[in-house]
Amino acid sequence: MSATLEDILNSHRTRRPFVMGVLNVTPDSFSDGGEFFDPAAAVAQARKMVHEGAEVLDVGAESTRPASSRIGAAEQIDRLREVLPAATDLPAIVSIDTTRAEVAAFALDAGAEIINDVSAGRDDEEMFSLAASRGAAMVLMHMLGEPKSMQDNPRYDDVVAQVRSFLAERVSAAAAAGVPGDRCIVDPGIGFGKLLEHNLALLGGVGELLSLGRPVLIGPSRKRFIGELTGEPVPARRLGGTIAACLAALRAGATIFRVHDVGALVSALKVARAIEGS
Ligand code: HH2
Repeated sequence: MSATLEDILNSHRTRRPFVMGVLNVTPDSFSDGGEFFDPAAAVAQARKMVHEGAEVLDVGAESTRPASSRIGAAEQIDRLREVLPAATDLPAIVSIDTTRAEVAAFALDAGAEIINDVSAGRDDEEMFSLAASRGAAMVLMHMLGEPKSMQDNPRYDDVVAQVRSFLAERVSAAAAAGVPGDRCIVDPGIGFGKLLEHNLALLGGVGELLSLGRPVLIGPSRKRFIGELTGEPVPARRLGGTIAACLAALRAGATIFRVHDVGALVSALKVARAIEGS
């Protein structure tokens, strides 16, 4: 039986992990830009990820890689027009990766249930009211600055404490705008205005984020910090590092894993959980 949105929103209590497959309908994403820009290729990839065990599909039409430029809502919607209805027909929960309320509204109309907003409601003041009126769940992510400049010398005194207090403030802001806390998922934003040491501290520090009482989502997939540790310059070859990062975060209490390589992580999680449960 497929998972429900409530199962995902309760996962910090049940500790059941969920794999969220990344579907970038973009020409310029950092690891798979252009691969799934064609709608038919995107739909085939969505099917493949669900077949491999993704219970959530995170569909996005705008890259947020470091130094990327923003694109408008109309262009995002054009990119998503054919893909979203096919994705929402699959036995998975669909999440829309956007910071624009107009794009999120289009996706919710097509059957998406989660808004993955990497700006945590700061980019578009309509986002929280949209989520509130539609009863959508939201991923609230930490980012220092904006994609254009976020990797320009990010500094923290205590990265885990600062990210935790940012996320606490965004959960409160969402609640004040009508999105109940129990519809929110929090994410420390691996790679979004963070150096290697910050990413490592956050992956190990998931337990402190869990004290917010919300499920923690982690998105380390193929990111630069893995290349820094392993010397692997090609993002698509960073699978081993991605799995290690996810398993470390699982141990610390993360339950939602946003990855490009679904099948490999599903297997790794099965083995890790079997060992934990033995
Ligand atoms: N990372 C990316 C995009 N969206 N959303 C959440 N909640 N957490 C993340 O860590 C996260 C995210 C960046 O990865 P990707 O989608 O592969 O690249 P791009 O932004 O270049 O499309």
